[in-house]
This record gives sequence, C-alpha cells and structure tokens, in this order.
Amino acid sequence: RRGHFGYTRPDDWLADFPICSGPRQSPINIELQDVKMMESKRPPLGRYGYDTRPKKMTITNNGHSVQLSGVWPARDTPTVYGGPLTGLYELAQVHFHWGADNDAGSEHTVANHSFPLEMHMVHWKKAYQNISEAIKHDDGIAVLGYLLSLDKNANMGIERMRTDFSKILKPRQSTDIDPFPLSLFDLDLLKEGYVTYLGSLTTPPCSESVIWLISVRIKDVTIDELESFRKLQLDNHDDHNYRPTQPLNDRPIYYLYD
Ligand code: SG5
Ligand code: ZN
Repeated sequence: RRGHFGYTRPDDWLADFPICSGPRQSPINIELQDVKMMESKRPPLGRYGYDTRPKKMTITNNGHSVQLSGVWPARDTPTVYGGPLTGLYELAQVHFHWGADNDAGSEHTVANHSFPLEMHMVHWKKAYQNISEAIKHDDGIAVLGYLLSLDKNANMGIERMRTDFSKILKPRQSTDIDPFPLSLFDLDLLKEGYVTYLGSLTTPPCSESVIWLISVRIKDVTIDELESFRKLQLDNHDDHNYRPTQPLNDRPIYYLYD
C-alpha cells in the first residue's frame, strides 16, 4: 500500500522512493565545527499569526506522528519569511518525533547527541499554490525544528494538545481541541538564532524540497509529556518515529541570528 512505511527498517523506503537515498536528505547530525556564519546580509527572519488563536484546531494520529493543524481567521494563518527564505511560507501543520526511551527520539542530532523529542512546524511556499505542488520545488517547504530535552518545565502548547491524546490513541483517529495560539509552544527561534541547511522531508516521499531552520535554543519537555507521546499507537506498532541521520555530502550548514 502506497504511503505505508515503518521505522523498523527505514532502508526499505528506498524501494518505493529512490530519492530517499538522494544527495540532500534529512535529518543530519549537526557538528558545531561544521557550522559557518552566513556572510551575506539578509533581512531578519520574521513571522506573523503565531499569536492569533485559530478558529478551529485539530489533532490527528496519522500512524506516523501526531499532527496539529488549525483554521485561522483570514490573513492570520501563521507565516514565516526572511532569513534564508525568499517569499512567504504558510504553516501547514505541526508534528513531533519521539523515541521509546529518553536516549533517542529527535531526528536531528547535535554532536551525535539525540534529544527525546523534536517538534516540526511545516510551512509551504505560497508562490507554489499548494503543499503538493510545493514539495516538487527545491525551496518549496520550510520546516522550523525545535529540539526538546527532558527537564522540569512543562511546555504549554504540548500540555494543551495532550489533554485530548486519549481520543487519538489509535492510528487515523482525529479530534478537535480547544484552540490556542502557537506562541504557547514558547517559540524563540527569532531571538536565539538558528542553524539552516538544505534538506528533505524526513518521511517518504523524502522530497528534497526543504529549507531547514533548527533553533539553537533547546526547549524543555517533561517526563509526563514524553510518556503521553509514547502512549500513542503508531502503524506497525513502531515504538519510535525518528529517521536515522543521513549523509551531509558537503552541504554547508549556516548559523544565523537576527
Ligand atoms: C509526518 O512528517 C507528518 C507529515 C510530514 C512528514 O509524517 O505527518 C503528520 O504529522 C501527521 C499527518 O505530514 C503529512 O503527512 C501531512 C501533510 O509530511 C509533510 O509535511 C509533507 C509536506 C515529513 O515532515 S518532516 O520532514 O517535517 N518530518
Ligand atoms: Zn517531522
């Protein structure tokens, strides 16, 4: 069945999606000594809509992750621009990657260190009309990535989501939740700086269409929050949903801050 894949043998993805072994795959390990300052002067990264509460908000267990999506008032759909991006990128959805225990879970690693959770905010370039068109272009998608480390501070966005996780324990369950603005996730990408490189979707079809922006500020996640993710049943009874890191292949990794 097309669209069916698991995390036990990610090498099997290549049979249906050969680009999964392409030259600009994600995630990667970020070695700090490889990170260069981006020299050219660029407009600072900006965003709007993140403080606006959507009219409707939905969480879905799609068998690969839990996805958060929303419907915002006209012109308030969360959007990012500037920094390494050309044009406007509109939010499609937010999702998470986790592991069976605290030693693994993130897709990106830093100096070969894994984090227990990684949050992805997927945006698509509005110039391409829709997301399925955008993934055909090498600058079609911008994903803001946040690494989370086990600590005592609860994340208010995750707390709001997990209130209703009991309704989406099984794949293909979905429920509307009490809407909240994305700023509850305590996003600080703009202030703290971020690492950026050209990569791919980390799931099939592995399209090489993603400009990655990874926050250098590590956020907190509590053990209760992690256990809520781990209770969600995934396809194939996978106990994790992170792809192993892929070869960097001479790609530059840049550090940017505003
Ligand atoms: C998750 O990661 C997302 C995919 C996303 C990939 O599997 O799924 C969910 O969170 C539950 C629906 O999102 C979708 O399938 C809905 C569009 O794929 C995309 O966002 C395609 C543009 C891969 O995303 S990632 O590279 O950021 N990890
Ligand atoms: Zn992801």
